[in-house]
Amino acid sequence: MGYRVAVVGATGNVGREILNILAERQFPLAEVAAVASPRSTGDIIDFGDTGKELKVRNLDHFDFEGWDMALFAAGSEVSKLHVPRAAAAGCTVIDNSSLYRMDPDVPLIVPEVNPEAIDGYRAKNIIANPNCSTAQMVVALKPLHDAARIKRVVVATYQSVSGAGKQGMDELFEQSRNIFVGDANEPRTFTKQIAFNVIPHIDSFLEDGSTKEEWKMVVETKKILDPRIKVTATCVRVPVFVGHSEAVNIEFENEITADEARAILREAPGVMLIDKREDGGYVTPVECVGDFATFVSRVREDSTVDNGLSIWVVSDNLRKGAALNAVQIAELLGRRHLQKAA
Ligand code: 11C
Repeated sequence: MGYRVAVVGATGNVGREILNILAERQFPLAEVAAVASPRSTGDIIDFGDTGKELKVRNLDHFDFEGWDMALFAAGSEVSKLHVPRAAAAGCTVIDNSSLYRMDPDVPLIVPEVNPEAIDGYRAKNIIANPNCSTAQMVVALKPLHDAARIKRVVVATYQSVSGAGKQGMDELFEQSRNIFVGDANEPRTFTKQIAFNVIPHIDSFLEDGSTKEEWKMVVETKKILDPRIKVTATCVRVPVFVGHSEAVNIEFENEITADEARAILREAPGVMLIDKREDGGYVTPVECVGDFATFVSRVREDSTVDNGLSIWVVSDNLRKGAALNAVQIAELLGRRHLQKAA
C-alpha cells in the first residue's frame, strides 16, 4: 500500500528533483505520474535512478480524481489554472509557486519549523511550499529563536541561477562560453550580464524600491516562524549554478553566545554545522549540491548590537529550497493525516 502521487512540472528543474527525491527517500508509492505541459507530452523521463521510466502525461487532460497528492512545480500561472481543480477532485496539493503562500487558509510549511500548521490544509486541500531563500533561512533560525527570541534579521542573499529555472542555467553557461571565445552576449532571463557579475535584483520591483523576492523573505518568515520577527533582505543573483548562500545577521531579545549557538545548531533538525574557523572550514555552494542539509558556518558574535550573531547559511536551492521540502511535506501529510503507507 502506498500513495498515488502526481508530479506536475515534472520536466523542469524542481520537478525532476522531486522525482529524484521521491525515489531516493523511498517514498511509499502505489503509483507516480509525471505530468507537464502539452509540449512535453509523451517524453520519457527517469524516475530517479530506480531504472524505471515515466511517460510524461498532459496536464491539460490529467484527471486528479483518485490521486492522493499532487506536487506542483510549474509556476504560478499553471498553479492558478490547475491547482483548484486538483484540490476539488480530492487530491491534496503541495504547491511550490508563490500563488497561495500568503493565503490565510493555506498552511505554509517547513517541516523542521512549523509541522503542526499543516493541520490547516483541509480548508482548501492545498499546502504551500516556501520560496527557496526563506526555507533555508528559517531552518537555521528556528532553533536559535527557540533559545533566545529573535527580534530582527538582516539578510543578504547570494542566489544561484537555477532559481530562475533551466533557462537561467543555460544563460550562465552560454555567457561564460561567449566571453571566453569573444562572442556577443545578450541578457535574456536576467536583466544584465550574469557571467562574471552579480545582479542585485531578483523578481519584480515593488513600490518601496524592494523586490518581490525580498518581500517574500519578510512575509514568509513571519508566517512560518513568528510574525513578531522583523526582517530586511537584499537578494542578489550570483554566477553559481546551484546552491543559495545567505549572510544572516540576527539580533536577539536574550543573550546568546556564539558557542551556545553552535551547540544548538549542532543538534538542530535539518542543520549541518560546519564551522572550523580555519581556511576552508566553512561550506560553499558547490559543496551543498545534491545534499539534504541546510549548512551553517561562520557563527560569530556581532558586538555592534546587544545580543547579536552573524551566520552563513548555504543549501541546495532545488532540494531544501524546493523539491526536498515539498517531499518532506508529503511525508508529514502522510504521517499526520493520510495514513496509507505500508
Ligand atoms: C530564485 N527564489 O532564486 C527564486 C526562485 O517564489 O518560488 C523561486 C521563486 C519562488 O529566483
